[in-house]
Amino acid sequence: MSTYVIGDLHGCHAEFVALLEKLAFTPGRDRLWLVGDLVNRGPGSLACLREAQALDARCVLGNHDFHLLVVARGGGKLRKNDTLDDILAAPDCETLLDWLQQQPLTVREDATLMVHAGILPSWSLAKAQALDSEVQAALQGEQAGAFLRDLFGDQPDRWRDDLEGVARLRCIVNVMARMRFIAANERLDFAAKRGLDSTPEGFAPWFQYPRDDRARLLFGHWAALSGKTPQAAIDVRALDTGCAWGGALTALTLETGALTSVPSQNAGRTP
Ligand SMILES: [Mn+2]
Repeated sequence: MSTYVIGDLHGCHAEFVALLEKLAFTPGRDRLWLVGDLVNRGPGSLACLREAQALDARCVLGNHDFHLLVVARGGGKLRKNDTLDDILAAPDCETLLDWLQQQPLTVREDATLMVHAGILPSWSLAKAQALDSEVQAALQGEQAGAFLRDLFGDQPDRWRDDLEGVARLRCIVNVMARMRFIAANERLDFAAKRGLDSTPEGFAPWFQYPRDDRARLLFGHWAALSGKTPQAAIDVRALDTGCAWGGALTALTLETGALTSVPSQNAGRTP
């Protein structure tokens, strides 16, 4: 049995299939974890969703997965570069969205936590899981539509334990599904999306701040890192190697630490 943790699919279904084949992934024997952003940008978002559900993958939600739910169920609008039409027009659209909406923001096993963007240095793994449960309750509750309508926004940009309501849930999602750079006081930056050469003044990548536990964090989201985490202060693995942008799709074998990649078949797309 092996556990394969695969980076952001972003609709790269052909590469997903090729990578599973290269790994000799066997359903029922091996386990499949997906680090979020299954959809959007690439040409095969619908096929990726169907495949992930069929293979019973353990997934965490990324910002693009949330965007799909916001468009389909929260009154949100498609954006220019979105490639979500095939999902929205599919006969099994509602089934797939129901499945997606039941996915968590974190998957934990012992000291290992998978999350799309990251967690704050001050959050224990137990706290991250508890906050994740709050978001899951909102996503699966009767007011899920209202929650999705209000979900996206850059404020509040700093976590406080006394945040309430939508502001609280939005801040949790902003950390776990959108974060890249934070300040020493854990304030989030939302403007910079490129690599470390775009680090805003007074900020640093979230993984360059120490933690007081020995957690191992697995994340995706940040294609510009190309799988690297320079000057990391914690045990961390970046798994988004930019398949949708002409890079590669990468799997980490959890038990051995081995990395396996297949090249993108979609050269030339820009983030
Ligand atoms: Mn992302």
